Order: sequence, then structure tokens, then C-alpha cells
Amino acid sequence: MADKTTIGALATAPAPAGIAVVRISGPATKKALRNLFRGKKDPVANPRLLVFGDLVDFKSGDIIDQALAVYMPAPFSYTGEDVGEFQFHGSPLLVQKILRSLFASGVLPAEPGEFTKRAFLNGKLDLVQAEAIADLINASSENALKIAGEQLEGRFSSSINSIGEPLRDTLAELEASIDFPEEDIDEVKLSNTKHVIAKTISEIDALLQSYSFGQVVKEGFRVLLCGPPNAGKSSILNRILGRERAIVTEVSGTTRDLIEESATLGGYNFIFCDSAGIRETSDSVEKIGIELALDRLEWADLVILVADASDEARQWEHVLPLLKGAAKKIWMVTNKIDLNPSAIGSIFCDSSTCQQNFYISARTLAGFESLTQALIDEVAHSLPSQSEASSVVTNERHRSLLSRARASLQRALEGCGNQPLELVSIDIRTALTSLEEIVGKTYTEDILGRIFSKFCIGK
Ligand SMILES: Nc1nc2c(ncn2[C@@H]2O[C@H](COP(=O)(O)OP(=O)(O)OP(=O)(O)O)[C@@H](O)[C@H]2O)c(=O)[nH]1
Ligand SMILES: [Mg+2]
Repeated sequence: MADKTTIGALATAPAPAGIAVVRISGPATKKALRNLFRGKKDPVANPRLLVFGDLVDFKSGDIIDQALAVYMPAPFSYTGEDVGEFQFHGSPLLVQKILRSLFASGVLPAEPGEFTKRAFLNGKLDLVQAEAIADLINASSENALKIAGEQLEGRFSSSINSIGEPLRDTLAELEASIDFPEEDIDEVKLSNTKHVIAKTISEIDALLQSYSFGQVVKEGFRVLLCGPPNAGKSSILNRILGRERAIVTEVSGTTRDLIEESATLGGYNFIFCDSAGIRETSDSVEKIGIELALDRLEWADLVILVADASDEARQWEHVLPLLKGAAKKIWMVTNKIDLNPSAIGSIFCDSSTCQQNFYISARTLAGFESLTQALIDEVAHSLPSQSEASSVVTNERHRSLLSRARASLQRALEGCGNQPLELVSIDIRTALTSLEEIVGKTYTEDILGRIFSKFCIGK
């Protein structure tokens, strides 16, 4: 599996910074270090020691910058190959010069994620761990960090591996009875097989169920602001974001499009979506906006129905029936209580439809704290505890392989006693292959290409 080529890339962000790091990996790393670096000590002769010196141009020998260099021989490196790194002043121009010099010396530019891909191919990490590295880098909340960290440590992989363990034993038993048909499989063995399959299915189901909060952790808890026109939906969005993202006017029907923005509250990721006010209208553009808003009901983890405390026509009452059934969870937020404080407690949505009622003013900010705190609590409670974090599915690839494994096992279960054992064992084997694909025990170039192309260059 070892790659004969030697690759190099900038490992830090391509912007002015205190330092920049260029990383090299492959069999010609030693040569590259000697070609480009002049220090009092030879980094190659002093593995894992940071050595001070000059980076020089491969062709002219001119000094480009002062630098620290380090050599990490195989197999004790990130990629499992010989790895070298230069740390130098983080100027994009210096980066260009050094990379040009490096590539002129015969090192090839690394593809996105190629260092991590090599680490995977050299058995330094499995596929789940490799994906966790990308998640760790892109994590935008404490919880996302925590789950990516657990996955990187290998706990998710061990849960996947241990789910497959009893199946492997069962498969061996089944195959033995296929090979020696005279030792007919007895009823006890068959019911044991069924038991193992059913248990595995329920374990897979538990993982699949974690995917929805896996998404919440990774992308954010989805909140849709909807309600009649002019209730203050856009004003609330702006207040939550702390900036004027959506246009606010006293004209009913101001917002036409969906306005989606991410925000972090209390360390949790949220995606807020403002939408067009819902009402009967002949305006064709507004109509489209209203359809978009209603289409979004299913998308949302929580729908906030915004009512106007000063609205004598009580327009929210016409919106509420549209939300019922389509929304997973509804909260009613009565806004503009500065205009009508007596709305508190008198305007409300009953608990069979809405989980909670809030009274706020987007003008004075009254009630905002308890609304944002409730949003934070809502996410905090929906998330798994520390001990469960190792078995949260956050990745769509993992989810689809798990459901494929589940489908094969379901077929195997239905086949037990009704189908030839050969067919049952094929289904079990297919399920095992799906599980193995998650951690990368079996993989194709195509799968690797898809996973690593999403990485940044230099990772
Ligand atoms: N007094 C008062 N006025 C508010 C409050 N919140 C919003 N408004 C005003 O109400 C009007 C409508 O606010 P928007 O935020 O545009 O309402 P919207 O629900 O997004 O309206 P559409 O986009 O038309 O559906 C604006 O003039 C706001 O300044 C509030 O809490 N108190
Ligand atoms: Mg609006």
C-alpha cells in the first residue's frame, strides 16, 4: 500500500500569520530536508528535534527565511511515512517561495487530505478517525468538538466493531452447517441466530436514532420563525444575531425569502430561519414566500410561532392550524408586549399544541433572556450525555451504511427458518461488510476519493 511519491503542502491557513508550517511526507523527505534546509545541526541526523537554520532556494541556494525544521522518521509520524516539517515566518509570499523551491526539488504538491489518506492507508487511523479529524477542524461548538474528539480516540469505531462481533460468530456457525449439511442445524441454533440478529438490529437502531442529535451537534438546532406578517419575526432574528441581517419595516409582507443564519448560543450551534409572514394574499411573490415558509416546517427542529401582542385581529390564530401536524415542536412567542403588556397570560397557545409560551419585546428586549435560555436548555436536553457521546452518529456516510446493514439483517431475520441457510448467511455477510465499510476495513478508491477530497490541502 506504501506510496512511493513524496508530497508537500502548507499545513497552516493561507493567510498572514505568526508562523507557517510546511509539511512533507514520503520516502524522499530526508532528501528534501537536506536540499532546502541549512542548520547547524542536521535535522535528519536528529529525529524529532526542532533544529534552527535557514530555508534556501533549491535552485539558487539563496536564503529565503529563517526556520525551524524537524524530521519524524517512519513509522512514528502522522502519516506513518518519513515526515518533515518547516516552521517559518507566516508570510504568504514566503510560503509561495518555499513551496516553489520544494516542488522544484522533486516533491509533489499534496492533494486535499492526502496526508490523512496516507495515515489511513498505513494503518495509523481508521476511516472514522480520519473523518473525525475533518470534523475536529471544522467543529463550531463545544459539543461538536467533544464528539469529534471521541471519534478520533476510536470509541465510535469500537462500538461499530463490537456490534459486528456476535454476528461474526453466528455467521461462522451457519457456514459450518452449510459446509457439513449432515450436521443439520437444530432449532436451538436457529433461535440463537435469530436472537443475535434481532439484538444487533436494536443496537443499530439506537445508533440511527442518535443521528438527529448528531446533526444538531454538527450543524445546529434548526429553528424556524414563522407567523402572520408584521409580528416582528425579522426583528427577533436580528436581535438574536445581534445585527441587522433581515430587513425590518412597518409594511406587512416585508420578508419574502427564507433568511437562514447560524448562531452560537450558550456554546450550542443553532440555525435560525426567518420567513415570510403567512396570510391570504394575491401578490404572487409573497405567495411564493409563504409556500417556502410552509415547506420549511418539516425542516425545523422547533417552530416558533410569532404573534403580535397588539394585533386585535389575532391573525396568529389562522396560522396555528397550518403548523399543527407539520411541525415537530411549536413554541408561541408573543412579541411587542411593550405595546400591550396585558397580553401576558391572556394571549397564549394551549399546551396540547405548543410546548411553551413566551412574552417578549424585540424593541425593549423584555423577555429575550428567558427565550434564549429556553432555546439553550432545549438543545442541552436533547443532546446525549457525556457517556453516550461515543455512540452518536454525526456522519451521513455512517448513517447510510448503518441503515444498509440494518436492511440486510432484517432480510436475514425474515429468512431464518423460511429460506435456505445460504441466503441467510449471505445477508449477514452483507450486513457485516456494511459495518466494516464504516471503519474502512473494506473500502474502494472511490470511497476514499469522496472522503478525502472534502479535506483541506495540507491535512
Ligand atoms: N413596538 C414594537 N414594535 C416592534 C417590535 N418588534 C417589531 N416591531 C416593529 O414591527 C414592525 C414589523 O417588524 P418586522 O420584524 O419586519 O416583522 P415581520 O414579522 O418580519 O414582518 P414580515 O416580514 O412583513 O412578515 C416593524 O416596524 C418593527 O419595528 C416590538 O417588540 N415592539
Ligand atoms: Mg420579516
